[in-house]
Amino acid sequence: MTEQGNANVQASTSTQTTIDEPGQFHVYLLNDDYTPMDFVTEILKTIFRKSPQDAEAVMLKIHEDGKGVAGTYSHEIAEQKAIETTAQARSQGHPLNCTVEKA
Ligand code: TYC
Repeated sequence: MTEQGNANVQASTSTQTTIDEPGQFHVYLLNDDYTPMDFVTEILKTIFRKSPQDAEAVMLKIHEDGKGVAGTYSHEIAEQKAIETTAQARSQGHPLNCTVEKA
C-alpha cells in the first residue's frame, strides 16, 4: 500500500468516536390508555411496514399484553424507527412510547 493509502486508513479509523453496536434489536411498542388503536395500526403499517392484517394483530397483542415487538433491525435503524414513532405520536398529541432492546 502507498503512504497515501496508509494515511487514509489511519485517518478513517482514528476519527471514529462511536462503535456500531452489533446484532439485532427489537423495537417494542408499549400499551397506554390514550393512544387510539387506529393510530397504532397506522404506525405499524407505515413505519414498520406491516400488512393491514399483521398491523391489527400486533396492535391488539400490545393492547392485551402491555407491549409487543413492532420490528427487529440493526441498532441504527431500530433507533431511527423508535424516534420516528414517538415524533409522529407527539405531533398528534398521543403518549405512545417504545423501547429498543437487544434481540
Ligand atoms: N390501549 C389503547 C386503547 O385502548 C390502544 C393501544 C394499543 C395503545 C397499542 C398503545 O402501543 C399501543 N386506545
